Amino acid sequence: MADGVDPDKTKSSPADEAGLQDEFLQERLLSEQGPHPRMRLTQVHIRVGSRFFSIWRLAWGALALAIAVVIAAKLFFASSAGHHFLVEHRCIARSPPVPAGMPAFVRWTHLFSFFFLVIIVRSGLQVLADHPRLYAKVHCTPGREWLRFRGAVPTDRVWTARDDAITLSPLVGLPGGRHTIGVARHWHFIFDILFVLNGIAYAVFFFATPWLHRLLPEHLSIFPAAASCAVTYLSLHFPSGVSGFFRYDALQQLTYFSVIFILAPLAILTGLAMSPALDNRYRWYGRLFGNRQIARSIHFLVMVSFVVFFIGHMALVALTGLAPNLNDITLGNNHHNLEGFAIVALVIVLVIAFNVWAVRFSWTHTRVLQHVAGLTVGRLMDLLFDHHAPRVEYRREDISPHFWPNHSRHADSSPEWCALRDDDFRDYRLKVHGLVENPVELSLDEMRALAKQEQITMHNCIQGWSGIAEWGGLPFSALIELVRPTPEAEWVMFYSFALGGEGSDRYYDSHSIHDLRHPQSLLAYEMNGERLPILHGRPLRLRVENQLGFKHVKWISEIEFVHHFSERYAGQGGYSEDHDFFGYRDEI
Ligand SMILES: Nc1nc2c(c(=O)[nH]1)N[C@H]1C(S)=C(S)[C@@H](COP(=O)(O)O)O[C@H]1N2
Ligand SMILES: [Mo]
Repeated sequence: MADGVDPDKTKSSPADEAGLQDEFLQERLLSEQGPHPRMRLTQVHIRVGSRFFSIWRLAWGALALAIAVVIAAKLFFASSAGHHFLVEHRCIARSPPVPAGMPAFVRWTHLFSFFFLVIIVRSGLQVLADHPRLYAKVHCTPGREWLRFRGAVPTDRVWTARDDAITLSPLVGLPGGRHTIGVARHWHFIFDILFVLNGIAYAVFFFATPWLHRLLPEHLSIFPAAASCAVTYLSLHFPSGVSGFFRYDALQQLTYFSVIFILAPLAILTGLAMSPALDNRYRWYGRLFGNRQIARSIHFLVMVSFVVFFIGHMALVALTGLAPNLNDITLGNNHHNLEGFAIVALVIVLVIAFNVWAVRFSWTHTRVLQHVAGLTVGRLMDLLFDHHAPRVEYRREDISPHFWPNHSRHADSSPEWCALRDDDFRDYRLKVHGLVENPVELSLDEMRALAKQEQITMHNCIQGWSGIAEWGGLPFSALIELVRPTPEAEWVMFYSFALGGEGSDRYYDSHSIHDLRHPQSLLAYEMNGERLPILHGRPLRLRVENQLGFKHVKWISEIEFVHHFSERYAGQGGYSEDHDFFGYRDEI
């Protein structure tokens, strides 16, 4: 057994597991103190030039603009030019009638998209709350975000990305609380898969049935006709002769088409563009949207568009004949009775009930959720991505001016590390042991003499920020050669001097030997050409470029080769996996 690894802590009992979940519940949701004290959303700022404005002030501006647009539309509607335009391009039902009413595949996929999107948006907001800033460029420089849900980053003290996370009420976020991104991602990704399957089912029917002709814009005349409808609606009129939503007018057709065939695919594509694993496997893909931060910003704007569409859609459904509209979308008939209304009311009650259950389940069966995600999302990731593809490298000019520091507890939480630091790490020895033929203790000089490699790569934190930096250090493959793992060794544990967030154990994480043989897996002692800064892990930190940041253990004290990570601590693969319920395959 390793020195310093408490044998009692190497295996978990069911009671421990429950204990961990209790801790999670209290600290993330309820407590005002502790590692995750409540941090409510109090401000939303948008940047224009170099100044930040409160979004509420802009909301008044938006209201004024909306009134101006309505007045302009009314003036145009009443003018003779407007009259001519509206007569020439009439806003009438364009789509061919479907005699049997709304087909079943539309009604069912519509229902499921509503349900899935509620979960996806709620869990997505929770993910955003973990790094509540959005950037327009590749770098995540404080003060350069275009939208932020917090104040400015303090400059008088170290401010980590963990400090920056805000608390969401479970009414808004799934599961609610602070720094619950691990759980939120499980919901988000599981429901993403369902959403994509639903979309595929829709597309198959869409292209195989005459429904195609109701939605696919087939003639350029749809654009002036849609403009004519926009003027009609904006001047607060309803198109004459349009009864309900059943036969679409040009604007409706164009809007529905855009939501289904532009917005939804864009949500999926920008979501995937944030994945380091995908960026790793297909370089061209990551560049499709410029970079991870632009993809993240677009992903957010797509969500806003969905919500805006939803509100407008509901308003028009209600205003153009609620009862027949709801019969159309539920039962596929155009009757004027309240059956459709009753069904929709029931669906809403069920969706709310599911959300209440989902929040509770997140807090009481966190481990189950983590495992379900591992078996679905994780497996899918294994199928799709080759973990060994080389990672994108950048140029010196690309290095980020600000690299967010991130940890819950600094290494000065360890007296051992403090003693080493006081002597400038002269006595530091990296212990490498476990299932190896040649256990070693290496000084920094000995590591330098073994082999050295430098690389400029992008670091992707699970919370949402990223940063490009140059790293220099010992290629892990050279260490593997030196210590000669035994045939049983398949995983490697990395232990930090620093404590983890809950403060009872040290921070640790694991990697497969497969990932560590990757030519860009490093034990780094340099950052941007200089000695590794204390904040970023001096004397030694890990770089495993195809993985998210939480697996890059900083302030490494020892390395242990094991058969499987499940033999250590709560057995999920690392401190964040054990305590924050991250997936060990969370490289997406
Ligand atoms: N010891 C220790 N290492 C750690 C962490 C931590 O909390 N403790 N956080 C991880 C996370 S979540 C990230 S994103 C990176 C951040 O590295 P940086 O501080 O150099 O940006 O460190 C990782 N290594
Ligand atoms: Mo992170």
